[in-house]
Amino acid sequence: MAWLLARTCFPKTIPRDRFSSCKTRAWSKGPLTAYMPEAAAFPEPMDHQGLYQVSVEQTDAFWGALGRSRIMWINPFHTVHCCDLQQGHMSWFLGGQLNVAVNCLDRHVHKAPNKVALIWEKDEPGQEDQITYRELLEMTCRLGNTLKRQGVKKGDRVAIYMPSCPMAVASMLACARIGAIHTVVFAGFSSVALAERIQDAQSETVITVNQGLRGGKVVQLKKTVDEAVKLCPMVKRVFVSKRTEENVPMSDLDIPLEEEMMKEDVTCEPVALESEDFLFLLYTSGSTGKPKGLVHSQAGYLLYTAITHKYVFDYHDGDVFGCVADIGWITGHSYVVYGPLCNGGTTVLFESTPVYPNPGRYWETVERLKINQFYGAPTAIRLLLRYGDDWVKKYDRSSLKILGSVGEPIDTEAWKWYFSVVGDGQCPVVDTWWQTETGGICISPRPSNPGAEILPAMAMRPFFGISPSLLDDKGNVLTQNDISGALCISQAWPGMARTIYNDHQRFRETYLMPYPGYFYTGDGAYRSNKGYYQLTGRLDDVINVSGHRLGTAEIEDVVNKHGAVAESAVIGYPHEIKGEGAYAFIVMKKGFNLSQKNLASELQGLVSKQIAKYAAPEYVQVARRLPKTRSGKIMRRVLKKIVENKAEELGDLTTLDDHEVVKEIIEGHKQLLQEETGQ
Ligand code: 7RM
Repeated sequence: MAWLLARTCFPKTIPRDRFSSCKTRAWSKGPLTAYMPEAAAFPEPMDHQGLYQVSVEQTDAFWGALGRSRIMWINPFHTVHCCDLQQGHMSWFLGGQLNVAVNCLDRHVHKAPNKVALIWEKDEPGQEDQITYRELLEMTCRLGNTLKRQGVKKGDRVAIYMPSCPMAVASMLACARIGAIHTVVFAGFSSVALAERIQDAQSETVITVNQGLRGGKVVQLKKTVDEAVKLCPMVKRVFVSKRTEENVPMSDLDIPLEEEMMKEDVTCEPVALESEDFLFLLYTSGSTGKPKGLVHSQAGYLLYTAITHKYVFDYHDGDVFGCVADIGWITGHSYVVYGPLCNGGTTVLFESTPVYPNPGRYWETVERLKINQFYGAPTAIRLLLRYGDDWVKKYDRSSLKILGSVGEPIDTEAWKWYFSVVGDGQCPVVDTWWQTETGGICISPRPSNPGAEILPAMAMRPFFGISPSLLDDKGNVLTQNDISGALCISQAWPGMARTIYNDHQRFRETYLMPYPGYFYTGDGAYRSNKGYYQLTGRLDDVINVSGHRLGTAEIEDVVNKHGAVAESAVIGYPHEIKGEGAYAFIVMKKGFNLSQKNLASELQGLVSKQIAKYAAPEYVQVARRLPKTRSGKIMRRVLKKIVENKAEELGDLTTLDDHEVVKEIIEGHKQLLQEETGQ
């Protein structure tokens, strides 16, 4: 394969002294323990409860000690944190300078150059590729030099549109090394969605692959980039890595990545960055149409992902960590790349799907790679559960120690199957709640605390440094237990997003102003009488399809572009496998004579093209009108009950302007379901 060929052309070994170009202080001053003066400030031994208290009551002592001991600094920080949640100013490790790529690569190469950093579990099963820390550093440096030679500078945004593969990880780390800001766009997004993100980030540079492979099928990623670039005049260069042997048409902007990398040196001076310089942007859906470019900065993010990776998954040196999320999502950033690599771990890069070539794929991979911690999404667990236990039991899973779940609420049935069938009742299941905005896991069991209770389908306890609060809709803090409310976090933590790219006002309005003094998550939660947390779902117009966030407004924006659509409302409905699916109610313009079925397939095509396939509404129902309040607001609550098949619980309809239309919609919904299920 071309990529492998290119790799074997690189010199296999690099003399050790060539890495000494990374003149960080910690190198010259000897072992890292020299940087742990405050670690001794914790009375030993301290249990998790004690540590948790310290973490929320003595923020500076706690994070200061960890910051010193877990991160290699070029210049030490002078202030642990300086945060004002009201104003939206969050700074951690001020005065400190560091390089994230050095933390994820060089310091481990120094200790164990041949330790495996990445195990690339390619789409084709049984052909994994192991990349050592030395090799990954080498790739990263060559790539960093290539970017610099082509004009990429510190602070520039670089869009990465690639599947989970080593070159994608090297691209992220190369940006980090030279101080560029990466924005990874999930390779399932359409050209229009990609273009929108490139434009918002104003990125002049794109890194992609010729083609992707997923579930045995070829995906024309470069072609999608070509279409996107047509809409983005600011793009000056497109680096194309060869994931397959196929030659794709290249234009003036296109640069063959491996060819250029081979001309470059295997060392690349890491740039000293301030703790609060931007590390990356990652776009995520909100309740209004336009995706938000959430910004994460260097030191706080890196430290938070490393610490959560260690304590939530009880990660120990030598473990093989298997997070199957795509690098295009925050889970891939934090728990495929930054957390595990900062800890010097071995991390699996999973390129395929849970059912390719068959529903045993995950567990066959666990057996072959001897994965110790497996981290996946409830949607996949639910899907695999349906295929039965045999696909699991066929494979040896005795390497597994911890099972993790992320992305959406995991229901009790799926949790129990995961625990008892996949884990043979031997592995704690950690249901980890967090968001793109939080950078890393915030609420989760901590099995590194032996003996601590874990209840099915509950995220359980706040992580170190996280103080959750439940608030009612009037903004009162609910102090009692056995209660539900809006989940907020009352103190800043190192991993939190700092802003929305180019729109700090929107950041404040979305997260900080709804409950002044608190970070508002947009999720509802229940606190049990033992004080454990259970997440109950989104409180805003965001739906979660297979663990992927989607604004219903984003889908409506696209649907409304169809010539026949006068008005639309997209609602999430419970979907057995995907968690939620999109259900579109459409009012057609007068004079259009299109059947509901044809309209549905046109709209599905449109949404697939403009956003992504998974965003396409599964159901499209044409209605004469939408239910509205007298002031003209669509009553989404009513539509929601209908799609949940709970039409008998419509609640207070006093503000509804036209009762007849609700009856019609209920009838139309019944008919549509009958047609779809053929009953
Ligand atoms: C990591 C990630 C965030 C949203 C979040 C929730 C939902 C995530 C859980 C969960 C219940 C969980 N980032 N969510 N994890 N709900 N239990 N363990 O998914 O930005 O893409 O999505 O996902 O609604 O707000 S994300």
